[in-house]
Amino acid sequence: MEINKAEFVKSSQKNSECPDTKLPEFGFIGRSNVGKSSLINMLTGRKSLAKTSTTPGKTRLINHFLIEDSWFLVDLPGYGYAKVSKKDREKFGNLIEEYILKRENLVCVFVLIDSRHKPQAIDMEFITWLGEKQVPFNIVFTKSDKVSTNVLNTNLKAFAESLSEDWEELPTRILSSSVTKTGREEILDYINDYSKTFMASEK
Ligand SMILES: Nc1nc2c(ncn2[C@@H]2O[C@H](COP(=O)(O)OP(=O)(O)OP(=O)(O)O)[C@@H](O)[C@H]2O)c(=O)[nH]1
Ligand SMILES: [Mg+2]
Repeated sequence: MEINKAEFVKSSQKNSECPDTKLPEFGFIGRSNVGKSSLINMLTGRKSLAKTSTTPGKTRLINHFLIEDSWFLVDLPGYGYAKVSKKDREKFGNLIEEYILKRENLVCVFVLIDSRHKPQAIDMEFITWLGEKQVPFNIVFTKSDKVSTNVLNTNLKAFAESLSEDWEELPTRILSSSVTKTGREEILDYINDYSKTFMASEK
């Protein structure tokens, strides 16, 4: 899918400052440095639409990007990075929770997981929380270009096993890389399908 138009709309400090819109939107969430902002750039084909950094804790606000004048991609701060101060961690945690629970046009969230690591407690806890709150989500494994197929398969398998402790039917999982553009079409297809369903239900 080609994206012809992608524009930065606004950075918001909290939910009440987010754009007033009925258009469907999709949030990108995950640990600091997992690659949320890079994924938004990869999906839109714009190198620096969302600001990225090698240092965790780069994205500190809720950032709205309007795509094709018809849906939003939302870049969020990361959760749980040890080097971010405790106060900031709490602030980001509250910001993300409030956004997810209260944003009415949020269709679903993409939870990003670093494919280089074994399942991490903080990610599993966050996914369990989404389940408890009945928030629709997909899982995206990032940075797949950085690991060997062997390690990748081992980590994906361990993650699926960990998920199956809580989930009878496993959530959708997509492999991605912002470097090789792996997963781009799959993620955009999901967004397209979800957008159509959302627009139909709003009529
Ligand atoms: N090799 C590789 N590097 C990536 C990929 N995605 C992100 N990175 C790198 O990982 C670092 C963090 O990327 P960001 O997109 O800023 O991560 P983020 O999740 O937005 O981080 P915060 O805003 O701090 O929460 C940057 O140095 C990126 O270049 C990927 O798919 N492959
Ligand atoms: Mg970021």
